[in-house]
Amino acid sequence: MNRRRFLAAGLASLGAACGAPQVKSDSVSARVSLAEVRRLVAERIDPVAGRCRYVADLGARQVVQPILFARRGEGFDALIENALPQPTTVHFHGLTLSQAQDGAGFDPIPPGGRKRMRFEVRNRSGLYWFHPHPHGFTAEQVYAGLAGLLVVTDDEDQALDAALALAPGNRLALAVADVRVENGVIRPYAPGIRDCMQGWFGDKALANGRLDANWVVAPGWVRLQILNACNARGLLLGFQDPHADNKESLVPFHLLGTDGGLLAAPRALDRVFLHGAERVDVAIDVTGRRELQAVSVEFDARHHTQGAAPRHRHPARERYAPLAQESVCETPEPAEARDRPADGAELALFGLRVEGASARTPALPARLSALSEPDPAPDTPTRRIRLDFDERTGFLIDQTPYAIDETGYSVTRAAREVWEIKNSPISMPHPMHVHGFGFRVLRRQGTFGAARRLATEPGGRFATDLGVKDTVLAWPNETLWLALDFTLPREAAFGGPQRYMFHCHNLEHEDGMMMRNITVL
Ligand SMILES: [Cu+2]
Repeated sequence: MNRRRFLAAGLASLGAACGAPQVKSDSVSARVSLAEVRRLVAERIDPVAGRCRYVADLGARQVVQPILFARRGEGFDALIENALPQPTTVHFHGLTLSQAQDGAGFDPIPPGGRKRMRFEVRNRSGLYWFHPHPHGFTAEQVYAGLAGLLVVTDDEDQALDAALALAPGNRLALAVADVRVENGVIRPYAPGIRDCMQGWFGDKALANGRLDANWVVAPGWVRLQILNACNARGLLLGFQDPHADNKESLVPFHLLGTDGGLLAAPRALDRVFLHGAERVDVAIDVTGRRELQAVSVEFDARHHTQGAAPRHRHPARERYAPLAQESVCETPEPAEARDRPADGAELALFGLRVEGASARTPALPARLSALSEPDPAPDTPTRRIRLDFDERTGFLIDQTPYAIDETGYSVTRAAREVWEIKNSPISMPHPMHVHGFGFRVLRRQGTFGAARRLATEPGGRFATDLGVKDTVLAWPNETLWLALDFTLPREAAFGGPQRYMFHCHNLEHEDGMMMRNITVL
């Protein structure tokens, strides 16, 4: 098969994630080439439930909740339209973009406003995603359904599909998010005091916008690129076979890649932990099985906050006078909240039904990419960053609440730095995200409790620390060392100081000021 035909076949299978909606009219998704999008509209479809959606306008047709795909090197040039009653932005999470295109919270698009976005995809193949980032409204808008996938392909990615001999439909890109469901209807975002402190947790999982989602796959290898799009919930992802003698036992799979693309070599696992905004790329051989259920296996979520949560408003919302009335974080916990599955409770995510004749399953390639182990020079300067808890304001970075106009961390263009990130012992897991720059995890220390089981890799690292990362999980008491390279493309768009964000991707923590700027000089 020539490359063009092969690409078409491979990407067509991503579209298998786009069936008819099972529960909600806002859950349609179909694959769309990034370069074809002329307008991307963020709109609220239901003022009572607050559900929102993205609509991609391709000129000839419109696609609701699109799954975007691009080959490395392709571009995006579209109008972003804000049809929401709140400010919004579109942030392409994981991509290296200039400040003007990053969709960070500095320049929100006002309600009814529009903004032209133009950029080129420079990053490796992998699963990226796009979501709103208006400070103080991010959690609400992402929960409401504004999260979309971007699949980037390149030669390595396509070579892998060929080696796995993937059947059409056996490659899926999936966004998993938890929602609160009452009588079959998704409840609107209305966080109380405790939700703003710990995060807004749902009791059911959506996969690509669908409850109880199921996909039909053929025997052989299945390749799944999975995003944790939950506001605050960590997922200990595993696969169970409901027809196996032991329905609880986990089916082995292989980790192929993480946030920024393929690992050097696959890792054999039976579970993998991904927190908010982290992605995994896995291969699972479904030959001889009729069905698989993806679950989040029960784990100890280690929420240790000091005493009662303080009453606090979302400070960032106060900037928008007309919306300041819609204050959140002030209601006490309703009684029924105690029955909700807490972070760490087992949760069904989505199912795979295996249909069709078995074919030979090829061996997994021993090498997936040319990525080498990170090896920063011994004299690389170290920047020390602390994740703290403050009784008046909640979780903070270096005891400093976010200020939208701050310089934050000043770094020199093209500098290399080691970041030492220490989470306090009395804390929560914080998935920390750096905009604009993929980084490498060097090692982690201080991991204890059940999380130690995840530290299977050299340097005390987790399997999800391997590869190129843009979001890394810090459990309570852990110290992480990351290698960052602040090189930016030599293009006019990146001229002058560039401001990016560094924040916790627990979206309630992010809106609650656990964020800092990074200014590249
Ligand atoms: Cu956090």
